[in-house]
Amino acid sequence: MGQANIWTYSGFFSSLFSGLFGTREMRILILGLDGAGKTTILYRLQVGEVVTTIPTIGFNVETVTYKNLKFQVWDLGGQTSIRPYWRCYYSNTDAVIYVVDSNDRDRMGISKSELVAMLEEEELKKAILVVFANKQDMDQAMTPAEVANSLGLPALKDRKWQIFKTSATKGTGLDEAMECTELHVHV
Ligand code: G3D
Ligand code: MG
Repeated sequence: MGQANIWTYSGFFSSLFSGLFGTREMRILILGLDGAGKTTILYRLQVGEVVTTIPTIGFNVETVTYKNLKFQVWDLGGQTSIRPYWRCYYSNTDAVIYVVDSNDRDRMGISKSELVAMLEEEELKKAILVVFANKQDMDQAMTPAEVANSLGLPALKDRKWQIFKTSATKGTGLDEAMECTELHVHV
């Protein structure tokens, strides 16, 4: 209950996580291509200090820990050689928030293949998938339905997923996501 008070900014997260996961540690990965808006979202959460670590293998991991919640963020795409190291961060993941720049039509295919590859990870088999069709404030943004189709979400097997339209810079979309999530996400 105390947890809900802390999540003053984003009702989405208080609703999604306080209801579903209780008090055990829960881990949420925020993933997507570079430029999708992940870091902006992480700061929007306003739950604590964002700590950036750069493992020697050379990719940034941003982490926010608050009580029993741990958010970790990194960019997908790019070098395939560092991919195996991502596994260090997958264990016990409860939810994956996959962030997409809804205007970046050129890279939607790459975003899809990165998502598909990631979902094949054994450690992520049970994680729920929450997609943010971000940058909806821009005129040319693809609709959430278009983004969902481009990512191949309807074809996913054995995966609970939801998609929401968001604007990380404007801070919009999170409340709607909250309401819908209560109806549809069951763990
Ligand atoms: P990343 O962490 O996924 O790589 P960032 O992405 O959070 O760094 O965001 C990349 C750029 O997109 C940033 O702009 C950021 O302000 C912008 N951005 C993020 N979310 C939104 C959004 O919802 N709408 C719009 N219009 N822009 C967004 P800069 O200019 O700093 O590179
Ligand atoms: Mg970033």
